[in-house]
Amino acid sequence: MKILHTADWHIGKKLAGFDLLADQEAVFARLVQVAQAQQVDAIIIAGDLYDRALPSEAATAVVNRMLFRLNRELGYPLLVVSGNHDSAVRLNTGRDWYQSTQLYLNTRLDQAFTPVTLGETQFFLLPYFEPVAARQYFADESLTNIAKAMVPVVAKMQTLFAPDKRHVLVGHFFAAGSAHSDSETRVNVGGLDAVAVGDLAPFDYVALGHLHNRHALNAEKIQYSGALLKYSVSEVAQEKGVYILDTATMTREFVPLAPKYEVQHLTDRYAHLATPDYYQGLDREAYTAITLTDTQVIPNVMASLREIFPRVIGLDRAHGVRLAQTPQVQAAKLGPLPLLQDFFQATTGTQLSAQQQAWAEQALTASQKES
Ligand SMILES: [Mn+2]
Repeated sequence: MKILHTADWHIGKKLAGFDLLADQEAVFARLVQVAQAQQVDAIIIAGDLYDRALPSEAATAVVNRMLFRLNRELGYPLLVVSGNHDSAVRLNTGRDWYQSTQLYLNTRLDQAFTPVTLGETQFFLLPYFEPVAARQYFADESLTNIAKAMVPVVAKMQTLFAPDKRHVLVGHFFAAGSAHSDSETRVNVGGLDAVAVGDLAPFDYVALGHLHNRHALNAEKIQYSGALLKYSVSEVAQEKGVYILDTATMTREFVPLAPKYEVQHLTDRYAHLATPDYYQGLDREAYTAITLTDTQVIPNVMASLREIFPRVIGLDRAHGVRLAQTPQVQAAKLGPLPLLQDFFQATTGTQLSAQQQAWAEQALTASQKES
């Protein structure tokens, strides 16, 4: 059997104020093409279908259309769990009748102990859950974090293993040894909630959501699919797509999905970026974060850049203000002009030019006359 593994759709997410719904629908259309070309038998969606627990009406309509397309129009069995961004209660609405068309959706811990069998494989659909849910379910107050809770969860699942089947866990959690990117909400700090990879050993395969980088974890049988799109500038270098899992061999293949618009990060001088011969060779349609290496003031810089790059998602300076490096001692005794020279030196790494020095003196003299 071939299973398409995806996760972290985050439908309704905005990127620096840009609505991504059209981008998400476009990449979803490509996901459908891959499912059809690869002739998959079922589709795993490992959590975070929505970006928010209270999604907009538009986002809800998009997710409903996507699930309808996959499950009703194309007939794929769907193996779905809720993620930490989803509202488990809202997503659970309709669960009971979804099953009649093989849309298997779990949003509560107790539901994870009824495996779904497709062909030769048992799927355990474990939604994102809070430790308190495990404490209540197992009546064990010692289960203070997900890492501890996962031990009895896996043990209980093992008692349900059909010996002649393969066993696949679908989950949405942080596995130990994996690395974060900026678009994941860091709810838990300190690593206490990192599930030990060894505790997942009973499974033939673990298909995960939660971390948006498909390379977040390097493990033979445990895989994050990565998010559907690049959801932060920190993910510019990450290729997004889906995995195709072959349950006969438990091997997987990554299939990239091209986005409607790329995400890029440019570091350059303003004058260079604003040179037509240069910028016409760039991907001007991409969501673009810009780091300017200039030190001087550029009037209307954002408006000018937006005329070249309509999707600017961030603008900063390579030589940012580094106040901590400004000598504090005796600063008050120096007087305004030396203080300004020090500040300029500390923030830009260069000295005031003669012209800048003259302007500074004029401005300071003028301001002293006024006060
Ligand atoms: Mn996520």
